[in-house]
Amino acid sequence: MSVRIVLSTWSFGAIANAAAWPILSNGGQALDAVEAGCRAVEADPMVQSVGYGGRPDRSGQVSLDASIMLSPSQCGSVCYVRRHMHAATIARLVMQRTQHVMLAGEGADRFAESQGMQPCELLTEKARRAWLDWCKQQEGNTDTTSHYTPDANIEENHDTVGVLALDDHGQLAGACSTSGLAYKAAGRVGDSPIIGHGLFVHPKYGAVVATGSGELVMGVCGSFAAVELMRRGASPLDVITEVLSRVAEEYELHDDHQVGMIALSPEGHWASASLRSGFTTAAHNADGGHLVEPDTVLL
Ligand code: SD4
Repeated sequence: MSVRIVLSTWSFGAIANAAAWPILSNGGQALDAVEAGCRAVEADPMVQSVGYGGRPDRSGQVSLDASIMLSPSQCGSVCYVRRHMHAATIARLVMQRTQHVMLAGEGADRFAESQGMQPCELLTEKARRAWLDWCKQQEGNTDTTSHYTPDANIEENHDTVGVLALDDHGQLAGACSTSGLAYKAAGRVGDSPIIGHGLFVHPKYGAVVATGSGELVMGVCGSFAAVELMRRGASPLDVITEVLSRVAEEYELHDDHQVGMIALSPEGHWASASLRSGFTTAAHNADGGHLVEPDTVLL
């Protein structure tokens, strides 16, 4: 029996799944499905935290991070992309056409151009106006580390699109893409493009993606730690609950901190969990698509 399934973070994950599911349901590859899922969200200007229309850093520049993964030896990522909306596709090209795992900044944009990708302006008028409003609110604020802190419970304020898929051939794949924290310090890179932090996939043991406050995920190597626990036999729910518990143990959490995680096993068993309420997973399998609340909310 087919266990094909695609799981994407947040309710805008339904946009990703609508692009990914037709690939899976036609017997296509999980890798193509996760890339297509990211591309759909990256191109949607209504999603203000991914790709085109993403919120800029404090200097008014949009920069994108993404990664894609099949296995420890087949992964690629980009960070600080500033001229191309399809960061997950660039990550895939890094994986498939270079000897490297990660390209950053200008080098990543130039590589995308060398592969025939079309550059574009990532900052929309809507995002520019919101940034100008934020700058006005910041007048007189001398804290140069301050940034926009999204309310963890307001879905529109989030975040990374993370897509995990299992195809008819039993292959797992994962990808994630984000414009990162809105009004972040210029140069800031989060968890999403760092293999083992925002995303980790092992074909034998499982796939895990994280979304939310990247800095909290990075200190515990969140996605790698979760897949490592799956390697030792723990269930998808147990591994992400354990990682979120480590986050809660290691960090002084603020009200605006949120982390959501999804884990998918090679058999098609999956779970989602988050630090706080408000996280949603968009799931699509042979029974159709639906939005699913986390199995566990830690706090
Ligand atoms: C990051 N996890 O860069 C990503 C997405 C995000 O607020 O913007 N979180 O940390």
